[in-house]
Amino acid sequence: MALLPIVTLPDQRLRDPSAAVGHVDSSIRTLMDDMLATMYDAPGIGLAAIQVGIAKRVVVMDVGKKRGEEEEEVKDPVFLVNPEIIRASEETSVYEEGCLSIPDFYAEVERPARVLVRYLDRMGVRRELEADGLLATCIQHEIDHLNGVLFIDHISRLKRERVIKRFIKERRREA
Ligand code: GNR
Ligand code: NI
Repeated sequence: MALLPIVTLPDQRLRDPSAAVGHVDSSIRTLMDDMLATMYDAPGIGLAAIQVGIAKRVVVMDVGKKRGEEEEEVKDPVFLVNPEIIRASEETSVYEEGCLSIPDFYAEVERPARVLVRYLDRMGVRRELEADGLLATCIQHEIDHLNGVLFIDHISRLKRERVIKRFIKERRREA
């Protein structure tokens, strides 16, 4: 399994909409395995393919709430291809979000508290997943990435522009 470089702000590829996957084949599975390794290494709880520069509707997640006998964390990866929200609750919840593409910035975002998601799994089987809590927030954050949307698009324009400026300056300093 390979670790892939993570695309960060202000890279405009993060604004590209990702294309639907036609068929879940071994190249998609290899991409998902590499994404999962990259996500665990970061570490993060979710990763969309565009965050490693690949504009396909592929997401991996592990919100890590599954626990084994001795309460140790057990890996519980979720692989989503072409995920779609087919139902969202009226009720909302607020989580402090972060993003591997916007390192060291966190902000509260309000989203539907529960969602029903339709997707293809790692073997291309069509499934539905009912999510609440952090998993529901994470799925919505990842589907946003597939549409070129970032969590900072859900905060005030002043805060968003301030963060983007910070990353532009940093990039300039590195150059
Ligand atoms: O690691 C991550 N943590 C997180 C916390 C709250 C809400 C969403 C997330 S997703 C983020 C990883 C990431 O950038 N996924 O796109
Ligand atoms: Ni993100």
